[in-house]
Amino acid sequence: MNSAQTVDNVFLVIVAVSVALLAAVVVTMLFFVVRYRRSRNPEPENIEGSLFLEIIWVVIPLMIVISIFLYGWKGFRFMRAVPPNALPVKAFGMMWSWSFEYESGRMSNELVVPAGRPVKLIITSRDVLHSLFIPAFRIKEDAVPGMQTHLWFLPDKTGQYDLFCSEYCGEGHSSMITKVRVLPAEDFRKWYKEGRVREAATGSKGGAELLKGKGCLVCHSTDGSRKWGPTFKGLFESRVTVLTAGKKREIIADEEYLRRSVTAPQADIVMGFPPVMPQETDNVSEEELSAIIEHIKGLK
Ligand SMILES: [Cu+2]
Repeated sequence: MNSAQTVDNVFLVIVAVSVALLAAVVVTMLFFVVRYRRSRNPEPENIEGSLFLEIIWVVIPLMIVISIFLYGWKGFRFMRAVPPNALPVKAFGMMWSWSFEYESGRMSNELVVPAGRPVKLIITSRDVLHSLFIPAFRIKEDAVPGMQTHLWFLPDKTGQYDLFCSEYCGEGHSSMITKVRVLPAEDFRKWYKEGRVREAATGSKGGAELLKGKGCLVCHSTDGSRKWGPTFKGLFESRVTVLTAGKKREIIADEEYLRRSVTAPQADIVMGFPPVMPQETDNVSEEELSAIIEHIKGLK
């Protein structure tokens, strides 16, 4: 049993009940139209109430909706009860990407999971409300800043599935699409152990990995093309026109400016770009920031 079957069963039962009711109403209606047509019954007749019928049409629908509720409740309980052997993965939503962190230290922008083992996602947001949605597994949960939410699922077949943000979170909302990659258990074990990006990512060679892993490249390019934010190519020591407290000024993009753009992004807003850069002090450690800046310096 997995979440997709649970949800689909409840859904099918509700659809079946709805279709049966619709058919019953339409058939009865057509029957009455013919049976009590004007040519056959020119004189309308006053019909007294019937207690028996009234009880029937209260009790039967009541039983139907209560059983739908109980069935749904059972599915809900199933989906909230995380199996104890579930693999814990931390999921972070941010404008505008996802990042996943494993207990091995591995970080990824795709959700990589082993086939056959339940996965527990511990979800939060680094900035605004997002919602983590994996249609193939019929699971969805809000990512709320300052709060942890969770869900679990059982990826029983290997393959690739879509993962979306399903809560409008700004201009780049549609960029928050990534993949769930379900690997055979053996391949996953290898993936899980290798490339401890977090520890390896200090020093300038980790900068490129970090830009990707931290989601920077969703909004910034490294090849000069324009995205939601300014490109990193040729940024270091270039002249930048910014708005500082609403006043226009020109500055040189030195190391201090690059640092400030991450720790206090609203201090100087680059002209022509929306002020949507989130403050990343919780997301990026001091060493990681230094590695990122070293890397940006090299992007001529
Ligand atoms: Cu979002």
